[in-house]
Amino acid sequence: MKDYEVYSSLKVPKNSKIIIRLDGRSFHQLARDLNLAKPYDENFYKVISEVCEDLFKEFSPIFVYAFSDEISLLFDNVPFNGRVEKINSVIASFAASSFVIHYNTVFKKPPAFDSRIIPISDDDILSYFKWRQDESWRNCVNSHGIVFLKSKYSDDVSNEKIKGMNLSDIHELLFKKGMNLNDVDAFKKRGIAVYRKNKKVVGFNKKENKNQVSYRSYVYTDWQLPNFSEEFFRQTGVIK
Ligand SMILES: Nc1nc2c(ncn2[C@@H]2O[C@H](COP(=O)(O)OP(=O)(O)O)[C@@H](O)[C@H]2O)c(=O)[nH]1
Ligand SMILES: [Mg+2]
Repeated sequence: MKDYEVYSSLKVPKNSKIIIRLDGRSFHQLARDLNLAKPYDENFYKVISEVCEDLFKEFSPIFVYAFSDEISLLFDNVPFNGRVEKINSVIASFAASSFVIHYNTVFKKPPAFDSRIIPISDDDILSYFKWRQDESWRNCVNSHGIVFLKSKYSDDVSNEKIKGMNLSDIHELLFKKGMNLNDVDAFKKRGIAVYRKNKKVVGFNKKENKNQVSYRSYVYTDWQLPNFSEEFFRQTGVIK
């Protein structure tokens, strides 16, 4: 019967780094069911950050990036011996369970995430995360834009109006109404990330009778991300 498990030997390419991207399933509906604040619900983001931390601690990726309902995890050591079915199913279900535990509410439907694997070369890591961060910014502008339009017009008219506007049109419209999108919280514009940071530890070396400095790494959740750059990824040790 084992022969029927035809996908079980599917593996990611050897020696490749991978990104796993999770996306909340029908979170538009979940946001309605839970009555999430629009455009940004701070508690929802707090829960997503806790899911990222759980994923980081459990599976040891080197970098996790999230905005809205999507989470990207970068691995240099591919988990589960590269087995595609294992990676996708375990990481997506772990994320959903973590989400439920941290949300601590009654859901109308069990939340779920889909998962995909993206083999990536070192040269493309920066472009990948820039691409997702650009999407975070688009999401920020659009969601603020639609909330504003819906405060003035019907849902249908607002949806129609926003379709005909590009990002700078929306930015301009909000600016004229007294809202500068550049001033909104960093996590709303640029998302959040989890990675390791080093902290300085000063200990006393009895033998040598002097203070000794060492560095210990800890898991850090960054709510104040800059625009991604090569410098940022070098500083965080993601790119060598
Ligand atoms: N109200 C609210 N909704 C959010 C927030 N973050 C994510 N969402 C919802 O999650 C959806 C995520 O987009 P997408 O994955 O394309 O939609 P899905 O297919 O329904 O999961 C958005 O369209 C929003 O409806 C938030 O902070 N507040
Ligand atoms: Mg989704």
